[in-house]
Amino acid sequence: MGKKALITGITGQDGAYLTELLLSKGYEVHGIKRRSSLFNTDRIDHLYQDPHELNPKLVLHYGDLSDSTNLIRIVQDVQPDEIYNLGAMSHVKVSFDTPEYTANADGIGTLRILEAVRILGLTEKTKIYQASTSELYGLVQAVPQSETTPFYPRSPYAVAKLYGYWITVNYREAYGMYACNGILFNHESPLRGETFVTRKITRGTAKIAMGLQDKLYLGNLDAQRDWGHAKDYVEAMYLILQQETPEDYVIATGVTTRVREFVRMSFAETGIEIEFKGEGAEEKAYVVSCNNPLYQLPVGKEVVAVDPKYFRPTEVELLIGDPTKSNQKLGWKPKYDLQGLVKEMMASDLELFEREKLLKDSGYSIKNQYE
Ligand code: NDP
Ligand code: GDR
Repeated sequence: MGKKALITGITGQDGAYLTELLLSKGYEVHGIKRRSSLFNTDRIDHLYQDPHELNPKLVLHYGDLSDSTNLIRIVQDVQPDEIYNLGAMSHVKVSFDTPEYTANADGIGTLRILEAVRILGLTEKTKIYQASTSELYGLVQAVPQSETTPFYPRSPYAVAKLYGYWITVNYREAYGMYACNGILFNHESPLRGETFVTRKITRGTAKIAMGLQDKLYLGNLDAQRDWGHAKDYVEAMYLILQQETPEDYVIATGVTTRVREFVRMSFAETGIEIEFKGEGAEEKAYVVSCNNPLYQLPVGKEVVAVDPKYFRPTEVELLIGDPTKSNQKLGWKPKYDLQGLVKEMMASDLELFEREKLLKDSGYSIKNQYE
């Protein structure tokens, strides 16, 4: 009999890549999706299996991390060998607008998962992965950040995740549960949510190059992030649950890059060279040259500007992870570097907006998207 996994947040970026990985390893995968007024399974539709088939390998259950009775029922029905708790209100800036909800879903939601396993007497059987984050480090205490670097969270999201981190450690120590934190640094992909900075940049760059958008507005261009590819990072999640003893691991590339540089690299993928001028809220980027006949913009055109509405009340300025432990103990190493990541994201967004351009050129109106 293959193993059974239960994934919360299966409809998100990581949920989609993890489902693909676990199905390829012969797992029966169960996922929790939220009821929504529109379909919200775009990222996993290619993996969908008709529930009327005999023994489907992918099964979705309606649920929510704010509803313990629902979680207990699903865990009871599925009897999973592994739970990957990826569900969360995961946007740092939005957590300042919805702090209580974020605490409930991201903090207490983790407790609800742990309690469901405990109440149902599954502590010996079910291993739990908790999606912890480099946002826990927050205000820089030391770099590079490792498993022993002190935490100093800087947003309601990070504070909620701090609770999730420690309650996972506590249940491991108190009840002997196999429960682990993966402290993952930023990871991106063509499936990344459209309002996180990397995807916002690759989408905006593609649209500007194709003449579908005039300008890209961003916030703090100086922030530094350790960016990896989500496909590599879900491998680490899986490995964390396959060890002899349950432990917490930092998953990172060890390389950090400024937001400004990510913008430059994205434009470079279209053959457009840009330069930044000015400082702070006055900083802008202009076209210097266009070396691709497909994407021609006037030299000197302003393509990026800063909008302070994207600044955060408290910011995390510098993240750079030390992946020594995961390299050595898990044998984990990322296959992608930043250049490969940017290339893949740009290729995907250029293809996406090629269709939109065709529609526009044929006279159809294009709907606005809000970011
Ligand atoms: P996404 O935002 O892409 O996905 C989040 C998922 O959680 C979605 O499936 C979403 O459902 C679901 N969700 C949100 N609220 C609830 C709720 N109340 N109950 C149940 N499900 C809910 O995040 P990622 O895939 O990028 O990240 C996965 C996890 O890893 C998150 O916990 C995130 O905080 C954490 N993390 C992410 C990092 C990154 O760089 N990507 C780095 C470190 C940690 P719906 O589709 O309906 O919105
Ligand atoms: P982050 O990711 O907050 O690190 O959290 P995000 O991509 O939102 O921001 C990264 C950095 O870019 C700066 N920035 C902007 N960010 C957004 N979203 N939009 C902008 O216009 C913009 N301009 C500049 C931000 O200020 C920040 O410094 C992500 C999420 O996936 C979390 O769930 C996860 O825990 C962490 O990564 C690790």
